[in-house]
Amino acid sequence: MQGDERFDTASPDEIRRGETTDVYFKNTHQILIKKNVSRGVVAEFTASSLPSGAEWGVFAGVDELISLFEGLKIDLYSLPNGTVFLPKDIHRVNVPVAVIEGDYSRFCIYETPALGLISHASGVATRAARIKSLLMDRRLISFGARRVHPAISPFVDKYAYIGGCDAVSSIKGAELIGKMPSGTMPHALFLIMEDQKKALRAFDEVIPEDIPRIALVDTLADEKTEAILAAETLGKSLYGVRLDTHSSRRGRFEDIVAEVRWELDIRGYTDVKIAVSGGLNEKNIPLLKKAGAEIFGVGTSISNAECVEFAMDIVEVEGKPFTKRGKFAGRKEPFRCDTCFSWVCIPAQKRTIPRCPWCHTRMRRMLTRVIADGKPLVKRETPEDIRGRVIQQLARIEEINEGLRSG
Ligand code: PCP
Repeated sequence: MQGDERFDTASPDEIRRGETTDVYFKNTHQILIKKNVSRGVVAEFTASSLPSGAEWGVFAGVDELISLFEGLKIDLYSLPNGTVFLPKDIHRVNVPVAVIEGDYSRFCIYETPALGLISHASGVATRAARIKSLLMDRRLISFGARRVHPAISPFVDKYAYIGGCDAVSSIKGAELIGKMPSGTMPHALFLIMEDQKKALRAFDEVIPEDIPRIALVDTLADEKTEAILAAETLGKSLYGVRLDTHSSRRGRFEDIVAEVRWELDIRGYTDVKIAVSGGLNEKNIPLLKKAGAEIFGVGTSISNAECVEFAMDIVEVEGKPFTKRGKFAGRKEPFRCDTCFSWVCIPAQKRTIPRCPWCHTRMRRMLTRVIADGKPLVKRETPEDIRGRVIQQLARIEEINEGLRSG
C-alpha cells in the first residue's frame, strides 16, 4: 500500500486513481473495456432522504467533486456549494444536486469517492446549519477535530464552518478556511499549573492580546466559585468564562449557567460572556441559550453528523430515458423558488421556466455546468463566501418559518 501507511489513509493520487472505489465498479469497468462497450450516459446524484429530523439539507463538497473529476472527458453540473435543498420536489421527484454526462466507462470507478465526498461534506454542513439556525445571534465554534481521523479533520472543520460555525478550533482547519483558530485553555493547564490564579495569570501574560481571555471554570471547584475567581483574577481583561462541566456533575446544565450568570452580574461582571461546551446538540442548546450562554463549542454533534445518503444513478443512455426502479428516468432541470424554497424538477428538454405554485414567482434554474470536457469552468469560492450563502438562506428560512408561525 502506497498511501500514508502511518495513518491508514488514501493519498490524493490513490483517490484520483480510483483506488478507494468499490471493487464492483472496477469489475464493471473491466467488462466494458474487454467487451468494448461504450455508452454515453447522464447520471444524477440525488438523496432519497435527509439525516433524521432534517427538513432541509445543505449541499456541499463541490470543490472536492471538481478535484476528483477534473481532467476526465466528462461534463459535470452542480448546485452551488452551500445550497439549501430538499431531496424531493413538490411532485416527490428526486432533486438532482449534481449531474455527470459522458462515456460511462470514463467515470464509473469514481462513483464511490464522489458519493463519499458530497455525502460527508453535506452531512457535516447540514448539521452545522441546523445548529447555527438556533444560534443566528450567538457564536458557534466547531470543536470536532478530536472526534475524527486527523487526516480529514481539516475537511470536517471546513464544512462545519461552511454550514454556519463562526470559527473552528483546529489549526489546520482554520488555515483551510483562512481564519484564526478559536480556543482558549484545556483543563490540563490548571492541573499542570496546580493553581487556578497562577494558570490564568500565565495565560494572560503569555498569550497574544488579540486572543479573548475565556477562562475555563469547572476543573477543580464549583463553576460559580471558579467564575468569580477568574473575574477577580483577570478583572477587565476577562472576556468570558467557559463551562465544560463533566457529565457526572451536570444535572440541569442550563441551571448552572443561569446561576453563574446571576453571580457574575450581581458582582458587576455583566460584560463577562458565558461559553459552554461538552455534549452540546440541537436539544440542549436552546435551553443553554435561554439560560444566558453566548458562545457554544460543539464537537461530536457536528463532526460526527449523519451523512446525507446520496446515490448516483444513470437516468439516460445514449440520449434515451432509462433508469432503475425507484428512480426517475430522463435528465431533469431542478428549479427553486427563492421566496418559499420549494423545488420543481422539469424534464431537461422542456425549455420552460416554471412558476412557483404558491408564490407564483418565476423559479430559479439551480444547476450550473462546472466541468466541460474535463476542464473546470468555475473558480473555487472562498469558504467565507460559501458560508455567507448558507447564512443568507438560514435567515430566509427563519423568515419563512416566522411567517408560518404568525399565520
Ligand atoms: C473537550 C472540549 C469539549 C469536548 C471535548 C468536545 O472537553 O472541551 O468539551 O465537544 P463534544 O462533547 O461536543 O464532542 P474535554 O476533553 O473534557 O476538555 P479539555 O478542554 O480539557 O480538552
